[in-house]
Amino acid sequence: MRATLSRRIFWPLGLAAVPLLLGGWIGFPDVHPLELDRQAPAVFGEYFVRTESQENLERIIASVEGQGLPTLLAYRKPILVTPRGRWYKVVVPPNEDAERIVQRLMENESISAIEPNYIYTVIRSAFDSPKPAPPRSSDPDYAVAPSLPDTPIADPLLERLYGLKKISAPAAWTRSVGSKRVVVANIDTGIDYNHPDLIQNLWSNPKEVCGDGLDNDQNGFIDDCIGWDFYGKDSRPYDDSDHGTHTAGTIAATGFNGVGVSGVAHSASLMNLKFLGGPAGSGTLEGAIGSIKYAIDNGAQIMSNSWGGGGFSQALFDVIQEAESKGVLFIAAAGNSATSNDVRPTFPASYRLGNVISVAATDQMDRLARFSCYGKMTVHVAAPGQNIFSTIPNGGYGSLSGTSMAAPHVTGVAVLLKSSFPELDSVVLKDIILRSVDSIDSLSTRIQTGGRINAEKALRMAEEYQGKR
Ligand SMILES: [Ca+2]
Ligand SMILES: [Ca+2]
Ligand SMILES: [Ca+2]
Repeated sequence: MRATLSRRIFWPLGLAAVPLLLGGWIGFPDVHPLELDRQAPAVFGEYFVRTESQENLERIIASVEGQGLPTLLAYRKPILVTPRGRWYKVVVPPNEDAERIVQRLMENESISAIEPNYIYTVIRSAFDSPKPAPPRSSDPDYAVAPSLPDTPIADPLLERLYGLKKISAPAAWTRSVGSKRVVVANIDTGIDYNHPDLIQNLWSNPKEVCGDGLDNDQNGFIDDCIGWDFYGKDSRPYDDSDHGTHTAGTIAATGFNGVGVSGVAHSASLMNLKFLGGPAGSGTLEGAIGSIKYAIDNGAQIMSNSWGGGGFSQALFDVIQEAESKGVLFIAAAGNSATSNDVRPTFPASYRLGNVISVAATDQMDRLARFSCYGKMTVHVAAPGQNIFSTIPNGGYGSLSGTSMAAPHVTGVAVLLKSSFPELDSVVLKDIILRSVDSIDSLSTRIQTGGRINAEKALRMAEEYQGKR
């Protein structure tokens, strides 16, 4: 898929290059589900349609053929089933007039929404050059986790993580250090699953037998022992850049194991879902929906999303709304184009749903980072995102900047809250995280809460909420 995808990416008017150079992307205003956003990058010839039933889909395909247009390749298994209809993928055959066929589909009354297979990318700061890991012939085997030390040993590189101090994480650790019971999906470029500072905190699928070639738990994925690679379509979601390993380490690198750093949470179960890959760290709407749906169906309580792009996607909205209905929190980076999301929304951060937290980035001085998107109406909180030190592949450590690095700090705080108060659902978690911020003057006009998150205050507030002082 890697080679085919890069060949088939459609860059209308060359617009896609501009946001990539800026290290962010351009958001677009909400559009009616039957108006296609033709500006956003998408996979050429691939579309998703929402309709009520498979019978409808068959009729739609037949009607296109009946008008003398070529046969559409349609996938009969819906990629998503929602209360408002089923999403199906249709593909226009190569060398055919996609525009003409899409016009016909848009005129079809049994289609309630249609959109292209948008392209999303990691939210990388323009000031960091990508550092792709050296090419490998294949992703490595899973290593066996070594046993943890009997007594806690300080993490030697902890002092380099100013972000933890900023958000009062060390003070919060007297109340909560996280827990393996909290399952958090890291939806990104994958994770170095053999990293000595992450291996203890990886989620493993309790119902799957590894390496037997069977789908033991019948969830549709063979040998999905630690998550899934929706980019490479296999069971080894290894990080082919540095982005996903870095976000995972900020959420929950193992704390007090005598190795490297610590995440905001010392302990969690990181579900490794990869849909972004290659030199640009890009992936499709199909992969994003697959990842989010996998997370919901397989027990994630929190999702961390340091990626964006595309236009307004009704299908992406629908699957995040499904997460909301299941009480799953969806934390998203606000974007790195230094623009207002109130004016130009950034997706998925700008979806107005009760479980979405949109996160801006601050620097060592608590100023809004120069690349960070903002929005008094649409960006909820800020968190450290400039020069963040964390885990990178091949067992290493390094610094990156971006709202991509800010969002995982919020995810880590959500893990701390959820491990102490498992009954709190996404709406209450969001409310507590938003109300417990430290007010910062310079953020008051730029961010909805006017503040940067504070882990200790969030835990105190949750205790008060539960009457457990
Ligand atoms: Ca399985
Ligand atoms: Ca298996
Ligand atoms: Ca450590």
